[in-house]
Amino acid sequence: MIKIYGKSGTRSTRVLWALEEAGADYEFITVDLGKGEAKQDAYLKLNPGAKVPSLVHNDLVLTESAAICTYIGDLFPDSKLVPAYNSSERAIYNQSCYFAMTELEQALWSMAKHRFALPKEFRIRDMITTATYEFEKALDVFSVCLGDREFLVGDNFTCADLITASILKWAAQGGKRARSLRHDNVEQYLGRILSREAFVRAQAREQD
Ligand SMILES: N[C@@H](CCC(=O)N[C@@H](CS)C(=O)NCC(=O)O)C(=O)O
Repeated sequence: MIKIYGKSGTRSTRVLWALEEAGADYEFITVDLGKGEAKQDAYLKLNPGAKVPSLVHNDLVLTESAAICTYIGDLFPDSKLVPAYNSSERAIYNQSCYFAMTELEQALWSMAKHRFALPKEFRIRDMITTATYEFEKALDVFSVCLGDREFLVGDNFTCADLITASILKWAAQGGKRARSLRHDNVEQYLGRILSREAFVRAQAREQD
């Protein structure tokens, strides 16, 4: 049985979303970040960074949400959540995931870090302006690459879509500082991807 350690409304939601898309059987174990559960010794053995999500499957322990989603896609090939090895679609899939994690999410995360997540002595207010500029530039690039396509890779919904949509949702709807996604095609893409039933199921499951 696949075990996922996570917390509602965090990056573990994207992992549950992938599992729901794949129709997988899994156990969800809540790690209460607020109560410091991620910093307890037993959990640190799974995730030395004291973060969620973590996956445990047989002997494998895996961290990093994009790596976990890709693993799930590979485990359930019929889901087509991840394109086949050695295909050009797989290369584009990797490109899309790396772009989402390093260009979009990292800039968004920098804003959050310098607003509240870092210890006070490491927060630099000007970094919020810099990260906002970086995020907006990345959004502009994303809009051009997306064009009028339905999905990021070929004709199928993949984990690249659910990872990217989780990040865009955070930008557009997260916290007090919701922001415009600057481009109609990006706004429409997000609405389309978030309307999938598997996403609704994932959000319900993490409340259990
Ligand atoms: N790059 C990691 C980031 C994981 C991460 O930052 N998780 C947050 C929740 S969304 C967390 O556990 N934060 C707890 C903390 O930083 O103390 C991933 O994508 O899995």
